[in-house]
Amino acid sequence: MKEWINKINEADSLEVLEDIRVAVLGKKGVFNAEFSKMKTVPNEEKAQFAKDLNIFKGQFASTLNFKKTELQTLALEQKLKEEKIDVSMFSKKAENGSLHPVMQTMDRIVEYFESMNFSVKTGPMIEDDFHNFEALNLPKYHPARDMQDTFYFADEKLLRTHTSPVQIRTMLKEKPPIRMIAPGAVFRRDLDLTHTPMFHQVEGLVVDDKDKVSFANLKYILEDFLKESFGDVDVRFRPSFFPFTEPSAEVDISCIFCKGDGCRVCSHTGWLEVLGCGIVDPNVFEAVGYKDVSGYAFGLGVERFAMLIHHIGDLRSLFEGDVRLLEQFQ
Ligand code: 2NM
Repeated sequence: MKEWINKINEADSLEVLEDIRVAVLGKKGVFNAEFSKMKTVPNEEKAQFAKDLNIFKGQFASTLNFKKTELQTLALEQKLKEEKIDVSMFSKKAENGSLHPVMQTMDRIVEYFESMNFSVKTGPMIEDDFHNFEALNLPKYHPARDMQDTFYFADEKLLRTHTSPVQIRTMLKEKPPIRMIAPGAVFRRDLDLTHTPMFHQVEGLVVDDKDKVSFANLKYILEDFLKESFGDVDVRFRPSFFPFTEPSAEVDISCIFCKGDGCRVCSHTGWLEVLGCGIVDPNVFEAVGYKDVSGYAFGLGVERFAMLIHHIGDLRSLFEGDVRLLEQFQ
């Protein structure tokens, strides 16, 4: 038994240490093997036998933990030494910078819609209730207005939760016809593998005289856009709901990783959801004072596009500010 304590002290890596731990404390390890000898030990010696075993277990565990901390510290020091940067050193050669993959993706999306005669509009990130919610047919009691989902300031202003307030501001300022996209950062109280509190959207809006704008027009432009972005994919429209459009649809493309056969990325459905869209609800036009018009609108998340195009598994890696990520997108 003593030899195992020695082995710990001689271990030179965390991997070796883990092998020792499993060999001793694992299900088929030394400790369980020793303990099972208990039944052959004479009754009067059982108590001492068990006591010795437990003392060994305690010594083993504390030696192991001590060594583990030591090896972890060593590994960290080694990593810091390897990644150390001498800021006083003369630079060998100017490195080329590059755009962040999210911005590269956003530029590509914007370029497509510019080529289709959409104009590009921007607006404030700090918004008010009217432009972010009320005018978009999101009434006072709507769950999307909840403090849980929206960043509010003390004075009732808020961080926009989508870029749609830019559409509202454009319609309030300009007369139809409208043919616009609104690219930009948006904010929601959300953080996990696939959500970050800040992300980017591109939303689009087309408004013209009543009956000049149809769902067929919307379908055409989005199918063309998705084939341009992802190559030769199948596109399907699924009925859905948004407060600001009726009817509404979510748009899927056939999975670009498994070609529709089913894989982990598409949760074995063969489809990837990439867009939301619909025919603008009359209540939205009423809020901006538009009469006798019809329109379509759509919206997408730029990070999701970037992840699909570049096969990025964890959304958070896009926001860690590590130059080694950027170097892969020169
Ligand atoms: C989406 C989905 C469907 C949308 C609607 C409007 C506006 F301002 F015209 F009402 N802008 N964007 C819209 C519609 C956005 O994003 C998933």
